[in-house]
Amino acid sequence: MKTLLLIDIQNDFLPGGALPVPEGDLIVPVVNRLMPQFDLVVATQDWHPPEHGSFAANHPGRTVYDSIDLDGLSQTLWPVHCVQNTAGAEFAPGLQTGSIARVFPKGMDPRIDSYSGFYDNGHRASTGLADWLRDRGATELWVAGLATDYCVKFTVLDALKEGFRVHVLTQACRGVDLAPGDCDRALAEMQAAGAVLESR
Ligand code: VGL
Ligand code: ZN
Repeated sequence: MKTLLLIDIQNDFLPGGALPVPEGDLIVPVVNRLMPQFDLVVATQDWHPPEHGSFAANHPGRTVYDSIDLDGLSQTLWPVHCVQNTAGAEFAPGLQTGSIARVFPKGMDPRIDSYSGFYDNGHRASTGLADWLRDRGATELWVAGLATDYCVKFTVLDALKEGFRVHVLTQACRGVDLAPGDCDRALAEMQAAGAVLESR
């Protein structure tokens, strides 16, 4: 069961979006080309309520990219992005969504962020993705999406902890690189944890 896991390929993460990932749009044709090679395709969708605690706008006196304590966890503050039922939260235009078997939304709890598609950042609540994949016989995952240094990275690390074999499709991922080198470091971290980097 070859399974493709698509992470947060949403308007707000494309150039021109609220939290733009440089070249984020370039992964869409790559992902579309890859999809037919898989038996199962599943996607995550960043899906925040307007009052989400990761939004700088909800913390008067704070600014974007500040780091705060949010309910006991260190939290980077982001521009308002991927608000539920807004255009910014929709999948990227041109992404072939017809073969996506299920979408797992994440980031709904305003008190905690959720970079990983499996658990929130405190590993307090599960999205159900791991059990859903296991129920379908998935053991080996290929991961693509946005952003390499946040949601892709934490999804991959959780997938490995859950016992999946994980491949990262590096041509089909892009990152924020808030600090130069973040993406390269994220890829190295995923590889060190056991993921296989696929650059084809
Ligand atoms: C993401 C920051 C905040 C991501 C989501 O999809 O990588 N990054 N929310
Ligand atoms: Zn988010």
